[in-house]
Amino acid sequence: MTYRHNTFNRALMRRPADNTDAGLTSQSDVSVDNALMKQQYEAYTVALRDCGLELDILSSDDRFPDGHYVEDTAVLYDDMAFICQPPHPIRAGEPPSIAAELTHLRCIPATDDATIEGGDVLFCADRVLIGLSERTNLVGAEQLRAALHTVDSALKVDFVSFSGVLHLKSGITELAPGVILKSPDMHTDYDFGFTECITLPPEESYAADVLPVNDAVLIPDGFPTVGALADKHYARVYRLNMSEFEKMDGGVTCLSLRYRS
Ligand code: CIR
Repeated sequence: MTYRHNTFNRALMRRPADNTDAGLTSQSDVSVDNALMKQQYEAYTVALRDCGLELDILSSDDRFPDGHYVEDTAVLYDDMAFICQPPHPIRAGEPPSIAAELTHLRCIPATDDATIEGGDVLFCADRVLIGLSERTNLVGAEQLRAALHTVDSALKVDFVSFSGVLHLKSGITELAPGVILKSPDMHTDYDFGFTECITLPPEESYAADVLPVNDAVLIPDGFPTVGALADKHYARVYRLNMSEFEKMDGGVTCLSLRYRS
């Protein structure tokens, strides 16, 4: 079974620039192999196309060393595109450049006092979770909730305060209906009683970020627990080498903005 919110036919993406290691990272002394990152990026595009998605891939732009993490720039829901506002100046130019590609949707921009990134937004089960983090403040979360409610006033939207990981989706994603994967590094009081919530072993923390697409799932390669769980739920599992993105705190969800057209 796939949820409607994991059903897509199109995605917007941006190719990595040549200066990706000028982007933000929580890790020290990282050195990104840009050639390898571009290979890994191509493999990701092959997987998404194989899942049935048509891809609109923007050219790389050296003004945006984190620009390929397009998921953080907008939250798409039916005909609505909420345009996010990353707090770090180095990422501030990304959302307007993505909004320019989304003019076929009803764009609602975050206001200046809001900070919000799409990595903090998870559609799962019967609800949308918005993480309150160093990237997303309460103003941003409230504005996104209001924007979502312009599409569906009955949509259940919960705020999730957490710490220990960058984005909400660095800490939890929904592998399959009724199954959430959780990084042991993420700390929250939110009650996940509505679903099965599997806390991963510490060495697989990075793999809490998985991407179900239509009837398949994309996961980072090299994480046996997550691989076995993915195999249990899906006939098609794309294991992607994400080593260069991981150095910059990027996971499989963050490289594309998926939607139905
Ligand atoms: C950043 O720290 O903003 C980027 N280097 C990584 C963003 C990853 N985005 C995501 O997981 N949604």
